[in-house]
Amino acid sequence: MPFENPIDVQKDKKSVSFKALLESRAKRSKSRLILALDLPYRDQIVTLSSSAKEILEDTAEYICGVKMNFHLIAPLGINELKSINDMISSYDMPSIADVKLNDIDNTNKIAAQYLWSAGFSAIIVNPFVGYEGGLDLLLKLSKERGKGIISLAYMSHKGADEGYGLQLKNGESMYEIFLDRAKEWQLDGVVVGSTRPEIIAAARLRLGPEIKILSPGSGAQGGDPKRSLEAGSDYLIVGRSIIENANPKAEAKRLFDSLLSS
Ligand code: O7M
Repeated sequence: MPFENPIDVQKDKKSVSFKALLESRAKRSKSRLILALDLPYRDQIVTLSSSAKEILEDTAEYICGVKMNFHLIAPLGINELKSINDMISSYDMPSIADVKLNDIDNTNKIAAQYLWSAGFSAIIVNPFVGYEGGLDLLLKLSKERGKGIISLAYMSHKGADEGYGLQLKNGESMYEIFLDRAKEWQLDGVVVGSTRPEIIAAARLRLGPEIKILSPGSGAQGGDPKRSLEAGSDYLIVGRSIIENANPKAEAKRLFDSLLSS
């Protein structure tokens, strides 16, 4: 089935940008939870999309957005992904494609065309690839279409220190350069792991209020969701503790309730 080429479609003046959609949904739902729809591996993919929709329906009232990565993007085609994304947008929520895009301009553009065709409202990129001939074209096209771009700043796993924590000759760390790039490139948000509240606080100071901080790593990876929010995260990305719970709805509600006062 043919689909619209999103490169040919300029932003509809009335359509809301990614960041505005995320902020308005968060305000309405009083939730700062972004659900990582990380369904476990299946040897039969036929039920993957219906399981994703079931979890979405169960948890929608407790979340403000959805993130998908290779758990769904690899096995499902554009039409299946579009149908999940249509459901997400029926809740007035944005959906984020987490492919940590990291290539030359033309490859990034083609990847974005497919992801936008599938209905994603934002794409996560790796800032290491740089601007000229790397992310420049993608940033330009995203802005023209009201699509979001979020970049990695400091990941949640231990080994992140080996890259994001590297100290440069001038005494700055790699992640500080990435935060500065996010500001210079006027991105919508950065990813800083929930496992690193001190880096979240430093990022908040360096970025100011405009660029949102998204923090994965609470729950399964040991990060403390409340502490992340207190340190300055705007949103928490949560996957396994909800998705792999015997009762995803109850776990999403429990987390939502526990964060209401944060
Ligand atoms: O709650 P979890 O640990 O099951 O899932 C966390 C999700 O966040 C999962 O989809 C990871 O791929 C993602 N993630 C991290 O866990 N750590 C990071 O540093 C960055 C991400 C991420 O979302 O990057 C964009």
